[in-house]
Amino acid sequence: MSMTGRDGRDWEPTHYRTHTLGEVRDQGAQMIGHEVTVAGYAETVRGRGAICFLMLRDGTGYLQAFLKKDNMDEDTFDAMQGSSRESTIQVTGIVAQKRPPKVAEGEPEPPAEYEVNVTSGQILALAETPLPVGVSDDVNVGLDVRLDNRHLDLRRAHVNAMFQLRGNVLQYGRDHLITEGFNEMNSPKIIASASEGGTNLFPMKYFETDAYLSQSPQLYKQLAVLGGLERVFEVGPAFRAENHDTYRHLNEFISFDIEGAWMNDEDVMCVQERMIHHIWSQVAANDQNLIDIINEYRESQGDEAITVEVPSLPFPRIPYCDAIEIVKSGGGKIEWGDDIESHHCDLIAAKYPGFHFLPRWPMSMKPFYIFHDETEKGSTGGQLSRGFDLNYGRDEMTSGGQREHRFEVLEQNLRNMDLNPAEFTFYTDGFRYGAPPHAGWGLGVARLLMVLTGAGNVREVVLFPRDRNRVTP
Ligand code: AMO
Repeated sequence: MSMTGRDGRDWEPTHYRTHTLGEVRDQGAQMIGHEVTVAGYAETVRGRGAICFLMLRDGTGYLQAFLKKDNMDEDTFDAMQGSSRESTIQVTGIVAQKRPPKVAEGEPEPPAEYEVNVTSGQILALAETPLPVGVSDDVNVGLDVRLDNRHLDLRRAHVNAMFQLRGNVLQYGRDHLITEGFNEMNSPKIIASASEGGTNLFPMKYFETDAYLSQSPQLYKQLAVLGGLERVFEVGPAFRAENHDTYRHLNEFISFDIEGAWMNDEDVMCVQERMIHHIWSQVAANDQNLIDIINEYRESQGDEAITVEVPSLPFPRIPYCDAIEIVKSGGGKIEWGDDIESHHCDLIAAKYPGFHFLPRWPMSMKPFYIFHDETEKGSTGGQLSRGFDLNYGRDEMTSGGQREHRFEVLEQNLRNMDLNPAEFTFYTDGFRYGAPPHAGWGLGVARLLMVLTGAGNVREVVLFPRDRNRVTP
């Protein structure tokens, strides 16, 4: 017999439990009189003398265990009654209906609730006291203390819900790309040369030679496509030795990348918006329970509740040249060829608050692998590229573009950007023997999660963030 786990999925019983707590809570009526073994964290321990109420919590919910000294081994009873909050406890007992609370005359009866009348059990691990971060009570500690104690912070319902949601979002993204014919790949994270510019690489010693941590799967996803895999995606870590200390930058982040042959920038923008649409639709259909938990916390803090509004398609496309005009007309200082900084994005977001693409950047602003479009010039005559960004409000979510597939132009791009083609032969060799036009993008997973969960900082949606000041836990 399998048991009902998180999200109603089947879990096999294990050595430590025959049922989840949520299962006894929801299906208690059919279990009355049956013996179950359940396990969880001690959320509260109440009661004196010969009785004790132990509120247990696992990933599926809460259940009260009722302990009576007469019904069990005395030492076990004493140990459990004296146990600290968050200790892990396993109990075996008989499922019973809880005595219903008294209701005033004329009031409807509340739904039946169930508990376990304990006959035996054990403390699996006693929690030390005091807890550095409150779990069930709302202790006001800063983000740094929470991150130092992420193992406990994660036990808080809304934090736990965020990370369950994160896992689901990645799965919805994967599911969508698979339906569009993309294949999951893995690129090396130990690399020999930069793809996103040489200044923000983490160097490492690789036996007798120098190597770096990968900034992006960029060059490898292209090589996979050139090799005939046609449509690939990867979800993996990217490392950037940037000094940024902001709410949206980390030194290690998970990048969700795709690359597809016989596609241009517009084609992969369409893939992106369809994938985001799918993720939002799936969250709206399946994960309202997680959103409710997050909202319960947000409301307790005086923050506005989040709603999952599935964005309509297509997302607006605001070519770089038009974006510059919007910034200028909003009073921003910017010239053609400048980067569109966050304060400029605020002016664009005033008009386009949701998801919007910014296609056709100047070639000078984009990396060497972006397609150099000789046929199109910007308003000042500068060369345009097939590179784009996707923003949500003021924040960049994605960069992408059509790639340069012509060997000679690619080599010239490298030279134009003061890079040495000799250092990139492992990559450019892939273009010598025929290369399909191709395109792709890289999406910052934590940034997308920020949008979905209303988090004000990427660190909220990254389990163990790495930033300028943090390499532990
Ligand atoms: P880019 O460098 O713009 O493009 O990165 C792609 C996306 O990754 C996220 N991101 C970050 N998230 C957190 N902390 C950081 N330090 C950080 N840096 C980037 C952003 C960004 O939009 N190879 C290209 C992608 C491509 O063209 O396919 C690339 O890496 O959300």
